[in-house]
Formats: sequence, C-alpha cells, structure tokens
Amino acid sequence: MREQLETLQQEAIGLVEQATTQKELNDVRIKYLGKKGPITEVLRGMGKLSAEERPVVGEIANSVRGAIQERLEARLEQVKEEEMAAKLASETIDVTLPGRIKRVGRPHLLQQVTDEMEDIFVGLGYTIAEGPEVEQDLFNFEMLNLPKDHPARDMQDSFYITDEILMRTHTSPVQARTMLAAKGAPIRVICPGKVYRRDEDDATHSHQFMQVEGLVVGEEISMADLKGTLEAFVKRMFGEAREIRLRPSFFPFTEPSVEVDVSCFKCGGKGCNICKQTGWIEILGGGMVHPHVLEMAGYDSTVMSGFAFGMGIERIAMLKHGVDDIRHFYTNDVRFSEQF
Ligand code: 2NL
Repeated sequence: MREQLETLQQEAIGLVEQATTQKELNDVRIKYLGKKGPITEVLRGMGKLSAEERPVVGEIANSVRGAIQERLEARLEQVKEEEMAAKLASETIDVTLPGRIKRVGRPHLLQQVTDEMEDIFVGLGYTIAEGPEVEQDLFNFEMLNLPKDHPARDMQDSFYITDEILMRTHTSPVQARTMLAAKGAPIRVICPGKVYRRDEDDATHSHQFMQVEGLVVGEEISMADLKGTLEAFVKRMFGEAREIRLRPSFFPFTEPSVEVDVSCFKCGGKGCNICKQTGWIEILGGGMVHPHVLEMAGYDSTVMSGFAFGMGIERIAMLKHGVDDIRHFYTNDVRFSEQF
C-alpha cells in the first residue's frame, strides 16, 4: 500500500512539474486528488482495514495528498507568473514608435473644376440641375432639333442601349427636361455631368467626358446677355484681365451660334505655345436657343427667347492646370491626382 501511494505521488508530481498551463494543473488535480481519484479511494476504503493498519495507511495517504497539493500550488503560482509574463511581452506597446501618417484625400481635379464653375454660376443666380446618364432619344436628340436621320447626329455618335435609349451625348437633355417642367416660366440653369460619345480615345478625346451646359430662357433675352454672362464667367475662371471673342459657328439647337475664345492667359495675347501663336484659346460654344427648340419645350417663341452654351470640363481643367493628356483624368495615378 505504501509503495503504491508513493508511486502515485511521484507520478502526480512528475505531471505537475511538466504542466505549463493552469488548465493542465487543474487536470492533474482532478485526476489525483478529485473525488474519483486514487487517494480518495484509499481513504474511503479505510473501513476495511484492521485497527493497526488504519492509522498507518491514513498517515501515508494524507502525507501523499499534502505533498501533491503543495507541489500543485507552488507550480500554479509559477505558471500564473509565466502566463502573465508572456501576455505582457506579447502586448507590449512601443510608445516611441512614430505615428501612422493618414493620407488626407481631396476631390478629383474634375470635381474641383466643376465645383468652381457651379460657384460662379450660382453667384450669377443660376440653379443646378442634374438628370439621367441613360437617356431617351427624345430628350437627347429630338427635343434639341436633331430629328432621326439628321446628319448632325453623326457628330455625336453614341452608345445605344435600344433604338430609343442611349448614353446621353451632352447634358442638354437635362435642360430640355428642365424647360418642360417649367411649363413656360423663365429659367436660369446649369447642368454639369458625365456624357458619352463613340469616339476614338486620344490625348484630347475620351468616349466619356464631362460637360457643363447653361441655359437662360426669359423675355427679351439677347445675344448681349450671352456675351456679358460668358465674359463674367471667363474673368472669374481665368482672371480679371481676360477678354472674350465670339466667332460664328453652327449648332442644330442654337441660331445664331457662336464659338467663344478667351485671350491667352499665358502670353496675354502676344502668341505662345498654349494659344498656338494666335493669342486666343477656344473654350466653349453657345448661341441663341433655336425657336423650334423653345416651341418643342412648351415656350411661345414670339414672347420668350433664350441663350445656351456648353463646355467640356476636361478642356477647361487642362487649360487651367496645364494637363497635356485627357487620359490622366481617368487612369487614377495618384502621382497625377495628388498634384491638385
Ligand atoms: C459645345 C457646345 C452647346 C448648347 C450647347 C443647348 C441646350 C439647349 C438648347 C440649346 Cl436645351 N442649346 N446647349 C448650345 C450651344 C452649344 O455646346 O461645344 N459643348 C461642348
């Protein structure tokens, strides 16, 4: 019996020494000292022993139990310390490390230029209107005096979804919708947004680009109003020293139509590489809204007149910020984007 108990003691203490976690130690405690453990069993069976054996066996069993318990508790303290040390080591924070620098974002250059244009026109009393990029042929072409089979449609070849639905080729359909909604009342609106044309992409052309169009309809609106408005816009956008020049042009939706140039902001008109030695840079097109367009939109063209204009945002941004290829706007190279 003595030998048996002492073997148990050695076994248990061996396991205690090997244990490296509180869980392992607890398992050893249950196995040797638990209610179903061998020592409890010995103590329980004492009744069957003779009066001489009983105190001897009792003493050995108790001493074995005490020895195991003692080792268990001592090892438990060690393990707790080891676990805490490991936790502290793994959770160490080096407060001397430099902070992580957060890169602050900003709007894309095209958005910055759009915002700038919107601010200028809002300052002139315009409201801003937006509309769908997937548009009906009716609003994109028909309402703008471009009936089916009109040769001028070729200039705006587009991406069709069906025969009657396409990606808008300009933001004019938003203005057509705005006129219809006004039901004959005067309007002053600009329409910024993305437009789509079936073009070959190169340094100055993209199948998707951005436009701002403007439209004013009212009584006695004249070409002088168009010229004054564009002059005010150009001076705010390119500098107070800028002048504008109007040249005759053609658009199906305006009559008469004009092409608008700004005096070169690099050389001031003397001639340089930006203005190709002419002193002038073409920036937008416009004109007096065609009476037919006004009538289709519900206006009496004998009482109401209007002017409209349109410009490419990329072109304005390229001129103002010296960008030499339109594709820089869409390739999302941060080395480009973060310059602005
Ligand atoms: C250009 C020229 C232009 C318009 C856009 C317009 C809209 C309505 C009625 C009449 Cl609803 N006209 N828009 C007029 C003339 C020129 O854009 O070169 N854009 C990039």
